[in-house]
Amino acid sequence: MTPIEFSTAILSASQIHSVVKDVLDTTPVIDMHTHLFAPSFGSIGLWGIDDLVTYHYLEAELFRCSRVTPRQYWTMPKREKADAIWRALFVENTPISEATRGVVSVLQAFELPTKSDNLSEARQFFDNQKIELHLERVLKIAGVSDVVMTNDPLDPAEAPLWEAGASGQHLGHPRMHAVLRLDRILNKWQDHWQVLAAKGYAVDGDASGGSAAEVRRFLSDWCGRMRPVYMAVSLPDSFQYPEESIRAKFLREAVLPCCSEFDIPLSLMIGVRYQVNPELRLAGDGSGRADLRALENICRDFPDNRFLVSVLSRENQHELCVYARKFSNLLLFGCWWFLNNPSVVEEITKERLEMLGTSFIPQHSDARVLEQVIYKWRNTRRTMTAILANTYRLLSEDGRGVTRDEIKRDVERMFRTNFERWSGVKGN
Ligand code: HDL
Ligand code: ZN
Repeated sequence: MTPIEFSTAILSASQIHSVVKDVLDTTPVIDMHTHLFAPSFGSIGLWGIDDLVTYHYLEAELFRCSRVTPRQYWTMPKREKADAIWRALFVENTPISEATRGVVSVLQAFELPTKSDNLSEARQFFDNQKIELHLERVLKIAGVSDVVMTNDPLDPAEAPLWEAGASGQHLGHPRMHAVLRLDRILNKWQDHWQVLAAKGYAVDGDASGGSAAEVRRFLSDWCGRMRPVYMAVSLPDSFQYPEESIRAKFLREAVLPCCSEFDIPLSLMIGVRYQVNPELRLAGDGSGRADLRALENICRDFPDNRFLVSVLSRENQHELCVYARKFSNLLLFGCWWFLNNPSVVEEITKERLEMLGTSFIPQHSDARVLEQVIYKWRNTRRTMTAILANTYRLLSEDGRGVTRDEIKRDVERMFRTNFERWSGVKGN
């Protein structure tokens, strides 16, 4: 059978699993939500073994597996932090959690020792890498064609990099796309309105007068600078809409009109319980079930806006699928943060396929450290293979055979074209 004939032939039950695996393994994905930065952003871009081992997921696990207290830990230099985590989670305990096994998977990908007592060989390897080449190598290993960043115009470490760049000069990278992040404006206006005022935007702490119009002008100016593929905000489990609040006012009068003006989606990531334990800093956030009637109201009130939505609570997942069936301007994505574990990913993805077919985006990595895309996408492909193979097996048993071309079309839709169509990005 020629390759053409094979790709259009109806697969036998015994062929399905291997074809699904091969299609997933050979289809590059668009990683549509990460915290990675292009090399031009310099030191705010995290990569290498010490950043991998001091990932906030692992910091939380350290405090459960050692006598190191957060107060002691935060005084340590990065390498000392990494040594403490490596010793506690990888030497004194077996790295069987999702986040620890992920680091092992990255070490294996570069043929580095995975059971060493220390990090010296790994450090030597990463110290010898040049980020521009290392980035291409990591994305190739991970099977990622494009990375979508998270860019905050009010981040004191990041904003000056954009403002220093010549107007129109994009700090990104042909494979890396910008996103305008709104948390500081929508969730912490009291702490940040003076930054806008100092830059000449006529706003005040009560968001009175022309403040909303000025926030829209601020966002429009940053859209011109960043050329974001969408705007994004994480929202608490208590998020309500409509409500009498500055956040609701800015969503209605600034953010959504600006998204329409630039024809980009708004990403709503709902369900965070911020700083449940402040001592853990970035690792201190928790998860809470949200009232998704807020989402229902926004999708209904803004039918011409496109929304990318992810929710953090496992208990909200099924109703999110129901809402996606009600609103075609809602595209749900990913198994976010505490959900990105194979056991939960399997449950969520199965119910999405059953209720939405291929009209959703199964996963993003949320990677904060470059090399994490290697294990996060390896896990996604591993979990998706079994789920998709079963889906096509059921279809075949019920009388409709599938071809390799159809499986390829479905995988490309879920991991590429759904996002391309929604955001206007043309993936590499
Ligand atoms: O708000 C977000 O985008 C979350 O992904 C947070 O950054 C969170 O700390 C995280 O890294 N989750 O994976
Ligand atoms: Zn994130």
